[in-house]
Amino acid sequence: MELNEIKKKLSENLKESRYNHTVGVAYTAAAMAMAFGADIQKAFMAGMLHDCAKGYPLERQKELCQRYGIPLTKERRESPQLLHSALAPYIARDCYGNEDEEIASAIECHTTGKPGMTLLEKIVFIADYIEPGRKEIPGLSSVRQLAFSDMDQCLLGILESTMQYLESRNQTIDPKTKETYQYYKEEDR
Ligand code: DGI
Ligand code: FE
Ligand code: FE
Ligand code: FE
Repeated sequence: MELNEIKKKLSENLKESRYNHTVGVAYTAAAMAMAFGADIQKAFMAGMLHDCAKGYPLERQKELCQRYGIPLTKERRESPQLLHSALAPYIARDCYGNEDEEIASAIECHTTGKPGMTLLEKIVFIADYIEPGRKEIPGLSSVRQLAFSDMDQCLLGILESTMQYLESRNQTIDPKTKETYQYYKEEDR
């Protein structure tokens, strides 16, 4: 599917604020690709598609997970905001014609991260957090600077804030998030 068609369809399927966030992630991912020598078009497309499943009501997201054979783990049942990233590669393929495996894996892990992320996976994970439209949260400006100087430190900063935020709200942290944090913490030494 052509980029213009993808944009149009996304703008119809996401609420306006989510679509604006999506465009912010796409341009931020493209800028990071420029800074680090990744494929700019791919980064842009991954940014556009990362929240493509977020327009479905949660009940529909659960049904779609069953249809695609995505396991509804305890963490996913307790925190349904994890579902849209698990669904993303399937919706990107079936509704937006994405056949690029690198884009598929980058949008799949954009919420929790995963150990040993590729450059594109890191870019999408970080761009999602730092895009210009994100509401100010403590530590965001230093995380934004790190995004263009030390990506792995930036990842750690994001994971730390996210885990703190979830703990403060008594939400379960997905094992993948913890594994990712441990992985980049150990790599740091
Ligand atoms: O979809 P976005 O709002 O752009 O951002 P996202 O996909 O990164 O995160 C969606 C939500 O998921 C956000 O409120 C943070 C939350 N989240 C991130 N990691 C975890 C998590 N929620 C749980 N329960 N566990 C996690 O490990
Ligand atoms: Fe998301
Ligand atoms: Fe995120
Ligand atoms: Fe997002």
